[in-house]
Order: sequence, then structure tokens, then C-alpha cells
Amino acid sequence: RDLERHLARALPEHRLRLHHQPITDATGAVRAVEALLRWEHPTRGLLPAGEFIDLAEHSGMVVAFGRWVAHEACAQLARWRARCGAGAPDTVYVNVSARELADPDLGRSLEAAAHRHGLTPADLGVEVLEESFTDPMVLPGLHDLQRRGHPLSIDDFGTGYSSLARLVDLPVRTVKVDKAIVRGITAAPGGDSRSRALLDAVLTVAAGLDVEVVAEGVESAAQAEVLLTAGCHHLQGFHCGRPVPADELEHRLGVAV
Ligand code: G
Ligand code: G
Ligand code: NA
Repeated sequence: RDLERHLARALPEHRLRLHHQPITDATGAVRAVEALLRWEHPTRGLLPAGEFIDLAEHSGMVVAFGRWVAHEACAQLARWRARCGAGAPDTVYVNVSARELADPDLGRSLEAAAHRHGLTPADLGVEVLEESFTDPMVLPGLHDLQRRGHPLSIDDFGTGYSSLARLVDLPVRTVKVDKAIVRGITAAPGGDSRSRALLDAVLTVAAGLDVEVVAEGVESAAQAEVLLTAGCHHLQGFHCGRPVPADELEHRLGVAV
């Protein structure tokens, strides 16, 4: 197919880009960023990951893309540390698909990417979809990342199979409560009590296991307030900052003194 033929040239023709979306704390400070892949398509302009990541996954290109993403994300965090000092994010998170987790070389390549830029695995977090987290095929890969010291984050939490129990077997740093649940909780009037019950359950289990909770898809100050009051530690969403190129985010991080 046409799209696949073009996509195969994205890497050699330097058409991949990274955008960074801030993950903020209660004060609005940027604590972490999520690196999101973009493709500069020859005629259609800049495409978000959602438009080509499935194709990259099915064709296997996602493995090579993931290496590029890790390298680029680490290079960027190292630059922010040099330029923004204490304003730099603590961690950059990259997304990793099931196909990448099945690659026995994933852990080694992520750790090498961190070291190449003077970072450690603690600086390079990995986001995994909830559905991958419950897939026995990818468990060895997840354990390998965890042993190397990469912070793990479970994405879109609350949309897949219940995996609260898995949190006991496999320590993760963070769960990211899915946008749909966030939208439910803050829907007028008074919010949806089932979404709220799920959030409260996640927060209770997370507190007991020392797991951090990030609310995703936060689009308004009112939502931010409800979620922080409920006990979410960090927020992500258009209200906190859209995914943007690195230099755009840099304005917000401050300058090293
Ligand atoms: O940015 P966008 O809304 O298009 O992202 C859609 C989905 O694509 C996100 O949920 C994210 O998990 C996934 N994604 C974004 N960047 C990457 C990447 O570098 N690698 C992989 N495997 N998935 C990504
Ligand atoms: O599944 P994942 O969290 O990786 O998806 C990230 C994607 O979600 C990004 O591409 C981003 O564009 C989108 N996104 C981020 N914040 C918001 C938001 O506040 N609202 C909506 N609708 N989408 C968001
Ligand atoms: Na993600």
C-alpha cells in the first residue's frame, strides 16, 4: 500500500519527529514529559501517531521507530537538563507497543540510549497500554525493563482488562487513568458515580502499593481541581499543555542559573 511504502522511507529520509506533552504536578510545574511520535508525510503534512502507528506495528517498522524515539527522547532530556537546570523534567516517557515488548533486545537498547546521552534508565520511562500489561507474552519484557530501572507507566488505565492485581507482581511507578474516565468523573452535573468509584478504587490501591496516579485528558481548570482534590498526583491534558516540539516546551521550563 501507498502509505506503507511512504512510511518505510520515513526513517532514512529523516521524516520522524517527536512532540512532547507535559505531565504536571499540583503547582503546574512540569515533572515529566510524554514523547509522542509524529511523521512528516511528503504530501499530507505532520501526522500524529494515531494515523500510522498500527501500520508501523503490523509491518514491524515500529521496532526501528522505537529505537529512534528512545534515542531522540534521551538526547532531548539531556539538552533540557543542560539548558533548563532544575526546570527540566525528571523523566521522559516513551510509548512501547506489544510488538516492541516482545523484542528481547528492547531493554538493552533503551538502557543503551539512556547511557549514550549521559542518562540512566531511571530517566527514561516506558508507557505500556493496559492491554499489554495483562498479556503473558510481554511479561518477561516488562520485568526486564523494571530490573534495569526504567520507570513503568500503565497507559489508558481503566479501559482494558482489570489489572489491579498485576500491580502486585510487577512494580510500576505510575498508572495513567484514561481520558474517558476523567471525562466521566467531571461530566456535568455532579459527574458519573461509576467513573468516580473506579477512580477512588484505583487511588486506594495505588496508595497502598506506592504507585503514582496521573489523570489523562485534563482539558479544563475545573477538571484539574476535581482530580487533584480526589488525590491524583499528576495531570496531563490540553489544559496542562498540548504535545509540542521540544523548543516550544523549553520556553516553559525556565533557564538554568
Ligand atoms: O499522538 P497521538 O494521539 O496520535 O497518539 C496516539 C497513540 O499512539 C498514543 O496513545 C500512543 O500510545 C501511541 N504512540 C505515540 N507515540 C508512539 C511511539 O513512539 N511508539 C509507539 N509504539 N506508540 C506511540
Ligand atoms: O494514549 P496516549 O495517552 O498515549 O495518547 C496520547 C494522545 O492523547 C496524544 O496524542 C494527545 O494528542 C492526546 N491528548 C492529550 N491530551 C489530551 C486531552 O486533554 N484531550 C484529548 N481529547 N486528547 C488528548
Ligand atoms: Na501513552
